Amino acid sequence: MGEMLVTGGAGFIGSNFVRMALAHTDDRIVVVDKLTYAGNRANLAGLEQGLEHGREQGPKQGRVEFVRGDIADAELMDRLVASADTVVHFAAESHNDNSLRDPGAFVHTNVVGTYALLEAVRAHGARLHHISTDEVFGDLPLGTDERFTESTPYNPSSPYSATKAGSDHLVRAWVRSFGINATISNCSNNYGPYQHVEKFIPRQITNILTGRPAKLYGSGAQVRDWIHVDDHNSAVLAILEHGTPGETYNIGADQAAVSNKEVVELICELTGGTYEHVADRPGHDLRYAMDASKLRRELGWRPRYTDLREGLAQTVAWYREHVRWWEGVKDGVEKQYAQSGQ
Ligand code: NAD
Ligand code: TDX
Repeated sequence: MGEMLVTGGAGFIGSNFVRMALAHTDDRIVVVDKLTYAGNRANLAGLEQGLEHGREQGPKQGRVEFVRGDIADAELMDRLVASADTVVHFAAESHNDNSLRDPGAFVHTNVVGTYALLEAVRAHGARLHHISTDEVFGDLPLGTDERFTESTPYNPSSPYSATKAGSDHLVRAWVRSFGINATISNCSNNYGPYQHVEKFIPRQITNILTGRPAKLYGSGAQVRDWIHVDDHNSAVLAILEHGTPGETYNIGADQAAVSNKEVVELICELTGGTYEHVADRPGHDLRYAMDASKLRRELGWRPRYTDLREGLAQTVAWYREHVRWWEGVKDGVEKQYAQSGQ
């Protein structure tokens, strides 16, 4: 049994990853998370119980430990990485709209934080997998079939994507200059349970569930390449198991490329809601599309969710069943959006 350190494991994708990794590996998992506004220890509820309640909790008992801390804390990273065999790095400031309001936190966590983690990995020789985004490639024109591949040049648009691009470059430099054992994945837009209500899909679902209209930025013609969070995470597990050191893998589900307007219309259809157009995002990326053929070809990975409507219906059901999880933060998020006319 090895030890896996999961940074950002109390966030959306990280907490879903911890759940999946417990089922697919024998590793003990240590989660390190700063618990920013986006991190929620309740996302790991039930998983940590084993540690707190001892042996009665069955085979998972004692396998998840939670440490509250900042990945930019070099001393803490050194201590945590020292006992880890594998590090899976999800921790980040992740929301584009926030990066337009307060870029400093993005530089701190995404760049300085990744640097601190890399130095610890270099010192202790752990295997690292770095989680990144399709947004590092910039955007594609609407109405073409062009996709991002692993060799598409980086051209990030927002402070968020620029800091993620910076973190990817740091990882590659540490591989080449210092020989660390690291892989990188760049994934498209995720959706699914436990996603913060600031993000597009959960914002619209919870708008409608609270009697508000869904809010579409600008014309809604922008296109995103949606993937269910479980498909992102099964790809990460495949890379951890079979990936080649030093390599980068694009992750995407090849679901039909859909415009934001089409997604909002689907959500309205599933919930009986309505939508309105609001102020556009400054510098709004037009289209993302991933070519994930390397992952499919080399690692044999396949997505489980291939029908966006079905994945959205399941996600709507989750938000309906977990009102307690989101209702406390919903009004605050909407107040903040209202300040930018969104
Ligand atoms: P999230 O915002 O839901 O979660 C981020 C987590 O990181 C939170 O728990 C937060 O508390 C924690 N965190 C933030 N700053 C920290 C710090 N300094 N130290 C320790 N912990 C800190 O984000 P997410 O959507 O789950 O994204 C996870 C990762 O996946 C990010 O690296 C993001 O760039 C990447 N990604 C996200 C998407 C997407 O669609 N959401 C797509 C591709 C890649
Ligand atoms: O209320 C909204 N209305 C709207 O039309 C919100 C919140 C968003 N949008 C639009 C903007 C985007 O075109 O929907 C699209 C998706 O928006 P976000 O959920 O903010 O995602 P995006 O900016 O595409 O970035 C996401 O995917 C890549 C994640 O937040 C990133 O962490 C990831 O790297």
